[in-house]
Amino acid sequence: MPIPASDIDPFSAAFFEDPFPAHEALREAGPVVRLSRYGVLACARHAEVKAILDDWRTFSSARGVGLQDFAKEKPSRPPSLVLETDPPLHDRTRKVQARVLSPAAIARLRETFAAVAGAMVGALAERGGFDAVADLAEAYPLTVFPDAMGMPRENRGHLLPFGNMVFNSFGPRNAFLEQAVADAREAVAWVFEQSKRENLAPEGFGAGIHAAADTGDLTAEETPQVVRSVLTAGVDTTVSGIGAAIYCLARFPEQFARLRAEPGLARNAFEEAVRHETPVQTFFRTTTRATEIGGESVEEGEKVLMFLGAANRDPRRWERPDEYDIGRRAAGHVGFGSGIHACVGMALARLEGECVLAALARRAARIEITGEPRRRYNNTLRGLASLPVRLVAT
Ligand code: OVM
Repeated sequence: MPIPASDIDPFSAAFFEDPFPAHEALREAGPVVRLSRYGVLACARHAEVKAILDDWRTFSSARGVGLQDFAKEKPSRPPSLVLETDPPLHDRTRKVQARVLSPAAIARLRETFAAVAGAMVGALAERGGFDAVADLAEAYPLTVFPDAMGMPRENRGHLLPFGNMVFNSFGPRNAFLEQAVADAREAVAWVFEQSKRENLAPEGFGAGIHAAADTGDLTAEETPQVVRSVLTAGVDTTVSGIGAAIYCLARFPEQFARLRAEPGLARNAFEEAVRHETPVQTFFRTTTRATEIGGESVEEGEKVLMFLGAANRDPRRWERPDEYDIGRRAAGHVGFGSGIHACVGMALARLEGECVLAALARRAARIEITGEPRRRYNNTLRGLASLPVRLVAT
């Protein structure tokens, strides 16, 4: 069977507004589809997406995990030393991040993270209404994450336009990327400066990464780049994930009631939101040899787009995939990826999500949406620009 073609544009406003009918069409078209607008292959079913993520030898990250092929064009931005590499380089840089962000290291942050969430949600509960994106989904990570990194208080807001630019840059050079680049001009210089050793407090994750230059695990040239990778991936993603969880709990009030009755479900409620909304929607790989995907022959040097969000709602893998169910076994979703590149910061993300949801469940009987939610347009990240809400008192 020839590989079917589709003219769906996954980097358009219409797609961002409602990707689900297109996801279904892409899943139904076959295990692999050619996106005629971009000349790339794409997979939207869970089995193939997972198989690609788990086979780095055939599906390389070193030619870039965006649309641009670094073997054909000079990278338009400095590639990540972790995300956009294969072993052995990947394993060397990743190991340093993994050590610093280990479950044990993250567990030590629990008390602080829970206290900040409690205080922030408590203050919001006193207000008549607020924007769940700006005032909570952005405000919370922008407080706890730079603190944990060992960053100064000033100008932390630059992390948002910086992340917005990088996540747009994995897509085509469209108007969303152009705007994001314009919006991030100041932020880029700031992030590079903050990645230096002298600008990171000795107790934080940043200093922990720089210490690898003393042991010879990384060079002094590599360490700021490995810090920058954490700064890029660590904020915008959790903003989108926490926003997704609040949006889910507001739209599925019976699930919020269940969370209140069983507060131990906060962690899984966040996990299920990552499945249901999938903050990081897409990444590419490039084939290193002729291979097959779902029984179809594929040549060497093909870019393959993985629709993580479509895989996370594939009815071949999930029962009632469109339902947000905080009691479901959400494990196995690909919202944090899979294989050697699986999210290195997921323990941190999960702790943030759990703390915010637990605080909401303690303070509110339900979350009421009080105005029209506005979607944010980004070539990779799915999330809201604004979500007006009110916490209904217990
Ligand atoms: C990095 C990086 C950047 C964006 C996303 C990401 C989701 C990693 O610089 O390593 O992972």
